[in-house]
Amino acid sequence: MGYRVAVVGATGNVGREMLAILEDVNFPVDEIYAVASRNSIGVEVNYADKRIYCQAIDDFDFSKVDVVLMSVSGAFSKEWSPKIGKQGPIVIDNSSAWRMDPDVPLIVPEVNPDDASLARRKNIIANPNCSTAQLVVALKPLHDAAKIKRVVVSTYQSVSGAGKAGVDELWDQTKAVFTLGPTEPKKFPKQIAFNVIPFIGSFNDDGYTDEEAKMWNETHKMIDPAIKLTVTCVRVPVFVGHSESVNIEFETPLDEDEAREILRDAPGVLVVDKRDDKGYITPKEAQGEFAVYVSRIRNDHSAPNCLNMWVVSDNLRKGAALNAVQIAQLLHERGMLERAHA
Ligand code: 2RA
Repeated sequence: MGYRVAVVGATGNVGREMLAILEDVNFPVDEIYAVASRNSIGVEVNYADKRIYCQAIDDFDFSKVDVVLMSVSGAFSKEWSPKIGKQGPIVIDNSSAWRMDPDVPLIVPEVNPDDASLARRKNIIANPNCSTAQLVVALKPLHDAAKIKRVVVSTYQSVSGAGKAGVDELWDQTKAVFTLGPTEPKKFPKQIAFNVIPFIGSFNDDGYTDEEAKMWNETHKMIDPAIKLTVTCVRVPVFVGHSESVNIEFETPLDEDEAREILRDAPGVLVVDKRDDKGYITPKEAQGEFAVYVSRIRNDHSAPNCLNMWVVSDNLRKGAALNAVQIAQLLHERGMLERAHA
């Protein structure tokens, strides 16, 4: 016996990944619905060996489903998630709209699964930002072992984090550089092809960006508000896969060998860390994979109780669609989607 599942935003990159991953992980599905805005009515998407056709959100009866995977803008989610939740299903929302709401759990199943118990407060669960999701999977087991004091992160975020428009812009600009065509930026503030941009999102008053603030706010909510975290988020000309250079200071000693052993046993983490050309992971290798890869674990010689490491994951998967499906699996395992069986 399975569940009745709706994917809202089913025509987008993340929506399509959600449908693919539901099948990949054998999530128990009885009925599946693709939902999108009115202008996507009838657009075809794939689930398993079936084609399904998008229905308009305005006309869709959400009382007939048990769980909704939502990949839409924050503004859209603000309007729709509470309306959908009131009809009964739990909404697992990929936008930034609900992440810091105290009545909405923000969940990475490997990190804070017990927060799922708060899911019925609003019938909404938030998925973290992609760059936070992969970071906390790597930080949590280390924090449990030696209590993290401070983290310094620099991100190298792929253009797919900015959606299809970001992917198209890198593709078009790359071709245009060779054909002497126009390389005017549209989605990003500056040319992204053959360049890097130290800015993602929008500026806050303190000079950080909202993308950077998400990283410490969400880490505090999911792991520990006492962790000090500072970050620079950078967009790089990579299609899929976010990378992070991470420096961690611990309260008590933890050396690189101990960290490697802890991370080898950690859920969701794959350690690839040898000192040769194949001994570390790049975004290209992480694309299409489920794991958070940790490489280049090194003692920091400049300060006591500090380590450096390199963290890479597929931002469309662990950073978005996979985490959302894993939350649905968690709810299933904890009997929180039992309405399907009523
Ligand atoms: C980005 N983190 O990469 C964002 C997407 N949520 O632009």
